[in-house]
Amino acid sequence: MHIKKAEYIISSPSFEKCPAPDKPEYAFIGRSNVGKSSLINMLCNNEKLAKTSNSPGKTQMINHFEIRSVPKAGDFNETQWYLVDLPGYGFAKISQSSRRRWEQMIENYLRKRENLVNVFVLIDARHSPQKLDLEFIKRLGLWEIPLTIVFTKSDKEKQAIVSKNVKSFLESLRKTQQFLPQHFVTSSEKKLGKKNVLGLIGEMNEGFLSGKI
Ligand SMILES: Nc1nc2c(ncn2[C@@H]2O[C@H](COP(=O)(O)OP(=O)(O)O)[C@@H](O)[C@H]2O)c(=O)[nH]1
Ligand SMILES: [Mg+2]
Repeated sequence: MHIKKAEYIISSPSFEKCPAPDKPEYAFIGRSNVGKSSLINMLCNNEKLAKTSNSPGKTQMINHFEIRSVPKAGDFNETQWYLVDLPGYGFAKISQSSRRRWEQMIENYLRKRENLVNVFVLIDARHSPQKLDLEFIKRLGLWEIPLTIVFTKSDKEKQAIVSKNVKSFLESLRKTQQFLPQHFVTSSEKKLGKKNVLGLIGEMNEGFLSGKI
């Protein structure tokens, strides 16, 4: 896939305020600081698109970006889709009430957004499996929401450790999940995994637009 244009549209405080559900949509979510904004910028070739920061937990909005893509550079058959940057979970310094508000907003969005095709759940490849991530994925499974796991920051650890963490994460998931989701290993720093993620979105766009998803 070749991205022709990526543009920030709007930040919405709730599912009800999101733009009209008239394009296939892909949401990105994960723990605060997991590398979500960096991944979005890497995918879209735009370092300034999503704000990256070292002060996590501040953005509690559903952020929509409109993407125009073609199968490969020079093609004319353009597809439009939405990329959504969701507020991260697991930020320690927030109150119970903000946490509950986050949970409600996310659950509503994930379960009710009719054009949502797939959720990309980001997991930091440097760590062994974390309960919070496993539980979030388990919940998506219960809600029957299609998901893909994206391991991030793979450049920050030795490859053997990344492989070990990926393997043990999937093994932990297998204890509760009948089917393991697809996964990719990425690095925004080294621009790794871009083709995999965009390729999958391209395939799913075709499915959505032909009415199969
Ligand atoms: N080395 C390395 N650092 C990364 C990578 N992705 C994100 N970071 C850094 O991790 C921090 C948090 O990234 P950000 O994208 O803002 O995370 P978010 O809170 O999930 O949106 C920033 O300092 C990034 O520069 C990566 O692939 N490799
Ligand atoms: Mg961010």
